[in-house]
Amino acid sequence: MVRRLQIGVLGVLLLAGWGFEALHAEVGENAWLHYAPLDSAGRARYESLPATLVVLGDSAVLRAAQGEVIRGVNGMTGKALRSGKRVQEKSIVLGTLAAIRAVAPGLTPPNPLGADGFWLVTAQIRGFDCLLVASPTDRGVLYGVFALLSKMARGEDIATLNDMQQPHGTIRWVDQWDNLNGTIERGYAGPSIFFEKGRVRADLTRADEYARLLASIGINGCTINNVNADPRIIDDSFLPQLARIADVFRPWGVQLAVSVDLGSPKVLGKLDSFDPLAPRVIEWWRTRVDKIYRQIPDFGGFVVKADSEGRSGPSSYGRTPADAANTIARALKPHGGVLFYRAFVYDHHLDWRNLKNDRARAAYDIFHPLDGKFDDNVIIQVKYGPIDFQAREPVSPLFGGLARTNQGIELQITQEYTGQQRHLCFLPVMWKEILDFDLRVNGDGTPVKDLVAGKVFHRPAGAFVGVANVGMNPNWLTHPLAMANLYGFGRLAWDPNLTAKTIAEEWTRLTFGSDPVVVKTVTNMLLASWHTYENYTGPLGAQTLTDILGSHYGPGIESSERNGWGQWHRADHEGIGMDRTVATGTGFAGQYPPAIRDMYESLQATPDELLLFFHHVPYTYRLHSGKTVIQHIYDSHYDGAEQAADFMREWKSLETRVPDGLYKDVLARLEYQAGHAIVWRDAICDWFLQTSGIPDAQRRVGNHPDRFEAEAMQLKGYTVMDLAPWENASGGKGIECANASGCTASFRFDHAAGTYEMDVQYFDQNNGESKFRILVNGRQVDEWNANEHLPATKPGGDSSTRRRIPTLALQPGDEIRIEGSPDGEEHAPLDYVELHASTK
Ligand code: GCV
Repeated sequence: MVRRLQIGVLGVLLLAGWGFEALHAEVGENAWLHYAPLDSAGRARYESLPATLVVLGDSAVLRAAQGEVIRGVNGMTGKALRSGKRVQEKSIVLGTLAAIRAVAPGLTPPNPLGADGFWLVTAQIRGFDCLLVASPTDRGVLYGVFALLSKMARGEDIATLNDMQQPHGTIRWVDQWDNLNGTIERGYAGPSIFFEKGRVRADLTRADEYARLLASIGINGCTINNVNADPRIIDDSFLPQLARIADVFRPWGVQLAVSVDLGSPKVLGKLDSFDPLAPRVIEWWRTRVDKIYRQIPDFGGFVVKADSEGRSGPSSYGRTPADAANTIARALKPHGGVLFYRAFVYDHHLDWRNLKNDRARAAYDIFHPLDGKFDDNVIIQVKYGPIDFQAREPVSPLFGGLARTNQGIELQITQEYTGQQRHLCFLPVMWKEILDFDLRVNGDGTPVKDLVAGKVFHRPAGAFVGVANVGMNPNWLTHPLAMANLYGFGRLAWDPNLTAKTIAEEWTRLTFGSDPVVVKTVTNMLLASWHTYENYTGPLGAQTLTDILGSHYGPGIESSERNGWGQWHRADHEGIGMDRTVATGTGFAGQYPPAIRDMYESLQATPDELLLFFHHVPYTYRLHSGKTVIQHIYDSHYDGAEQAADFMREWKSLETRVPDGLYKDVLARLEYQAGHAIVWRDAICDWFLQTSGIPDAQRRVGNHPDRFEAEAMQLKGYTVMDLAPWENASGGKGIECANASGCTASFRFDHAAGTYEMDVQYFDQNNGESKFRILVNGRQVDEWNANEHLPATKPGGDSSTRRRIPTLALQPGDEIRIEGSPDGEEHAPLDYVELHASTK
């Protein structure tokens, strides 16, 4: 049945010029769906593609699929496809299996296909060579279309096709943490694409484009509002507004869902209770859900965050999460809706003095005893690790503790703890480790990817959920390279057996075209970036040592200690790490199935990268690598900062190979990251040097011969300030200018004559736009405004920023002067200047 399509080759000369066009692709709204003109070889490859497109059937989804084929083929090859309803010549044919069977009775896929699965096949219909995109459902046809266009955009041969794909899990959703006022919790890409000033936006163009992007990677649902839910989201007045969003999602096969507050019956319904077992509350949910489905018949369901971080929950009435989940799930059930109940339930008022207390235990302690008590349309949504989206955590033991309950994994695409889209951090590398991790629930062979897809315990449902938090920024996530995370989430939700390398290459080709140098360079940068980020922000599973009480961005090593939030690393003069063993610690290790428990219980068997998550050890403890813990902390942070600087060098090699605007945009971000990696490196190394008292064997830590501290310069108007925490400024001090007319800080250069690279480390707050000028012997060599929007209103680890002057000829005795002009609450604050022999 499978036939080879006659795809001929056009002369290369005829097509010269297409390669140049491809170079001008940009990221922007179309993300990985540019359909940029193919180069000459690419065009030639698809020269004999049928000129007619036949769609068997009619629905909003099939029309979207049809439009996409026309747009894609036209964009890539320049061909305008003819549309037809019957196969009367060589054609591209889209249709459900049933529709295709009606025109070609013998044509059936080699294996049975489930909903959302598709079959791309070259075959004859009525004697004509055709390229078929077939599926049991219209949505599957749409997915098949995107897969076909992706193959073309990546230059794959489609002359002979017999490709069947079936998604690994049935529910593949993204969550948005958008607030009704248009802000986004942990969103780093501008305001909400859905809400504005308490209402759904009048213009939903971006929501439509987003749904198209989601469909292209197989995402079939989107929860549009913050899990810290505003009850008004399901108010009568809101339902028609939600229906408008559902309308723009529908053609792309994306189901609308919302997060709801468990207190809604009281707040919204004006009942005297929200006790999930009270008959009037049960009835309230039933009526509310019926109303929603009257307006949105294909509504997906709800997400619930309860008894967590101050949210109301069933514990107020002595009820369990199962009581609460089932009440709402039963209201959804007749309509086919699902209820996601988040396992992110913990007490944030834990007593840190009690060494047995452990936030990591909470999800398993609460949900495992309830296994089997949840209705079949409830899914327990479990964050990948037991804490909270850290750059390194073990997988949550709860994945192995729910045998009779549906479960789903929650991954975080928005980079809350991984650089907030200011740092490059390609997360599929980490997600792969999590998804492939074998929890050995019944002996070997129970990787997380199979548990959460419901395959191990034969559950009716399973789910992959990614917290995306895209915003109005044209690049959706702001950093152009961060889009690889959204793409990668969808690809892994569809097929978790893909490698991170395959995903990185696919995304790079789709986004930047197929120049092998670009593909190789960007892929390598992506693949290295998570380890790099982990290296400079937190060691050996001790979690990201960030400002946990505030921005979750810059370093804040002690902020996690001595408070009830429970993200302790327990570092003191002697050692570091949380003892989570059963034998002597919190007992968390005992929540894993026996083989995994035994591994983590043993100091020797625990892998280095998670050592400090499970054990408290002295700084002199030797790792499997042979290094002591303290030397590893120093080395990994220096390596990480060096690797971040390498990204800049690698990207620079692409200057003539990627569009100019995009090149400069990414370069500026990588430059910033390289500077901020040094802020991280120094904060962590200095803090551990002071705390442990053990010097760096390589004598780098606390030793900066090329550095000129601002507080040691000659100051006019500037005054010295102490920073808190001290480690977030070099030497613990900086300078600030309270004179509205400006201040100066100067010093005499006393190193050898030569050409230098000069780094000025200053603090860029978001409550002012100070100006800086640099003068050498009275001649201006640089000036800039401190106008970044970093999450900081004061000098510190979040605001510390580097300005680099790449080449500066200097003689001993030269006067280097910095003039700072304050603005608003930002007092032109400075930390230091560093001068290195220029590498240019
Ligand atoms: C939406 C972390 C984040 C919160 C988030 C919470 C959650 O604590 O910092 O912003 O709240 O996780 O996942 O519910």
